[in-house]
Amino acid sequence: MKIGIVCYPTYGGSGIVATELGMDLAERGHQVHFLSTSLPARLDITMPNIYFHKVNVETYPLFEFQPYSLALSTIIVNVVETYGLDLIHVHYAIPHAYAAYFAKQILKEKGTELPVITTLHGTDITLVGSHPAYRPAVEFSINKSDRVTSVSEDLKRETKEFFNITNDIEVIPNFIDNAQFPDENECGCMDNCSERKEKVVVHVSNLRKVKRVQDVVSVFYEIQKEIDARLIIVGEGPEWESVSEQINELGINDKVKNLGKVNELYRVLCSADLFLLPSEKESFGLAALEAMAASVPVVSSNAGGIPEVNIDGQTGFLLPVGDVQGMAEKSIRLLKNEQMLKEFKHNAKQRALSFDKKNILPLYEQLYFSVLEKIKQ
Ligand code: GMT
Repeated sequence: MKIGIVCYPTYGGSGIVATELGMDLAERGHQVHFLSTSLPARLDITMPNIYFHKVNVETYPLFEFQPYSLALSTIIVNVVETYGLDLIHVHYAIPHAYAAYFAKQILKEKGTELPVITTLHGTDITLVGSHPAYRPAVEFSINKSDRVTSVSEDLKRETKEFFNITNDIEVIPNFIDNAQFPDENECGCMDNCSERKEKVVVHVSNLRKVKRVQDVVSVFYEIQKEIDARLIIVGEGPEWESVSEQINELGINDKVKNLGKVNELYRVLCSADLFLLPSEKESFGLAALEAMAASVPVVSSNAGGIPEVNIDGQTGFLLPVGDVQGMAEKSIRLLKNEQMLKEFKHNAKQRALSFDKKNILPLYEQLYFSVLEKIKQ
């Protein structure tokens, strides 16, 4: 197949899922065309069967804002016509599903049928999409997509609750390439874990408000009162300034390190004992799954789709959003009990194996084939 993938290029779950999916499809022999405003963060452009097309958004003094959707529709049309794409798969509804719908209409006028598959990732529904400024357009483009997928049951439920959805929504969860992570018994970490006494707590996100990074620091503050521990924060984002102020005020600078954006994330995760994810909203929690693939238990909020990934009392603990005290207590309990920690690490890895890309990616491939089959009828 010749597949077009539209995604945001930045570090973020939807872009990561789109990129890993595209690279795997290319390995399976499909021709994959990425359409994005810059090269997606994890994309290996040197791979065979991979193409990249930059969405150029022209500026003009009259425009206060750049017409991204228009530019995206245009490049979809051009790439479909030039390379004969069989379908386009857009990640994140806003405005990708909308732009793809208009590309589809333009192509229809020219006698070309373009199936559009939309994958909903979370904030395109729960935060941005349901805003009155976008709602009708998001609802329209979801309903007009040929197929719609959601990354969790919870996101599917929320989408149906927020919008008047007439289309089916198929749940295809996030996935992980377990082969990228060392076996649970062989630590490939950045320092010598077996010889260190302190526990390592990690948080990975784009440090946006929805991630409640202040809760991460507050939970860690309680942990380090009882246990020799350090906190590693991976990521960049708007909340960092206020979080670093909080770290200063609590006087724990020497125990907290921000690594910024990290390419080989598994090297950081492999040295961790605990992952914190106290998010306000989280449609799935790819960051938690990545931690679990590195055999790291997760203490998280029970928001959105997180309970579909992190199993309370087995792979970690789930607490209500904002329950800093509860998260701290469970973390301390786990980190103090070596036997329990060992069991949870094992369970986390086992759970991650069930989301292995080998199990999940064929679901997308089957979806594409069934869309193309339907068109032929
Ligand atoms: O979590 C983020 O801030 C990034 C965001 C995105 O759209 O790139 O991630 C969303 O999609 C991921 C991949 O499907 C999910 O694993 C994340 O849970 C989801 N984030 C939220 O719902 C906040």
